[in-house]
Amino acid sequence: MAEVQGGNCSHNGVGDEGLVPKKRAGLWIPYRGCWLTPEAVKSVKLVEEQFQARSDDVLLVTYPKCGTTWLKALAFTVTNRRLHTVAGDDAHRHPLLARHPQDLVPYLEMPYRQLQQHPVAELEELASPRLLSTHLPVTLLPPSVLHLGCRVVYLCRNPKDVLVSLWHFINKVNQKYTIDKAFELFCKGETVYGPIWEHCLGFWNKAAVSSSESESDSRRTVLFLKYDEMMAQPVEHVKMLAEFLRVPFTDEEVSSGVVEDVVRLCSFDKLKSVPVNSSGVCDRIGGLPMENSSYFRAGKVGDWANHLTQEMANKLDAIVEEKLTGSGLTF
Ligand code: PAP
Repeated sequence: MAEVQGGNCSHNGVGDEGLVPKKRAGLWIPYRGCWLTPEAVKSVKLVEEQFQARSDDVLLVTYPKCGTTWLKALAFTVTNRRLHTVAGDDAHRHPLLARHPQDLVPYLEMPYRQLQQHPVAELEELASPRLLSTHLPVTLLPPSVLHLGCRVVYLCRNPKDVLVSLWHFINKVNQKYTIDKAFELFCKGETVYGPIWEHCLGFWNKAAVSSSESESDSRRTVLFLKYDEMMAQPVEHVKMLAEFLRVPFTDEEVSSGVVEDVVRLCSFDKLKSVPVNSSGVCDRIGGLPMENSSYFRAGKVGDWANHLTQEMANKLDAIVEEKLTGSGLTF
């Protein structure tokens, strides 16, 4: 895996729309079943036209606020652990101590490709096998990703925690975005990259097809993960992730505690404490500089209870349950 990928931090904002329009919430537009800002739509179209997948690409796919930063840190650390050891004399040189996890694995659609002179050049320059990330739903993935059967790690999270996390994040740029407004839009599915249930279901169904068509686990093309389960059993999940990424831990690594070292290095508390994550500002989207620390808020399962009323929770649960009926996917 290439050493370090992606991430150009710039402090100068470009344009006036980002993850959420600054003046008021709810200016996303529906684009082929997915709510995006007009600027994001332009970028997605460019990616669709110009990005060429390679058969050994691995995509980390998340709906926003489902644990993208954590998954990027884990996947990068697991795949590069021979080059960058997680324990021992060289551990203090690990890239995670010098760069934000968001910048170690580039997004397909961000920073907005129309803002680059050569829209996908940054991605083309990466050595194979590439580790890439995206928030795009399955329906908007570049066609070559699907044709080549690129492997996908999909991480989802309880929608109530996603709503609260997204609301906090968006509030960093839009002070007037109340929890009531966020809740109303989220329940309608009108949130960035939403509806969340369509996003999750798309990859849940793809995972089901992939496992029914594969004779063995090693041929599966989708690994479907849940944040809450990963938080409860991180060691087991990191082993599973390594298997899927085709860099399984050896018996010796397991017995010497390398898996636990990876879990510790990528833990919320550890990453939050690293200066590159706790200070500074970076524009990873295009026109939306954000504090690096905004990707490390609570890092908890069930924080929704501190922000949503029981009535709100019941309503969102009922909507999600109804949307997922018959799929086998539950939260
Ligand atoms: P993105 O989708 O916007 O790129 P993402 O990392 O999914 O970012 O969102 C941040 C959420 O992941 C935050 O959740 P919270 O608001 O509920 O706290 C953040 O705390 C959480 N997060 C970041 N790093 C970790 C980690 N190492 N372990 C667990 N959760 C994490």
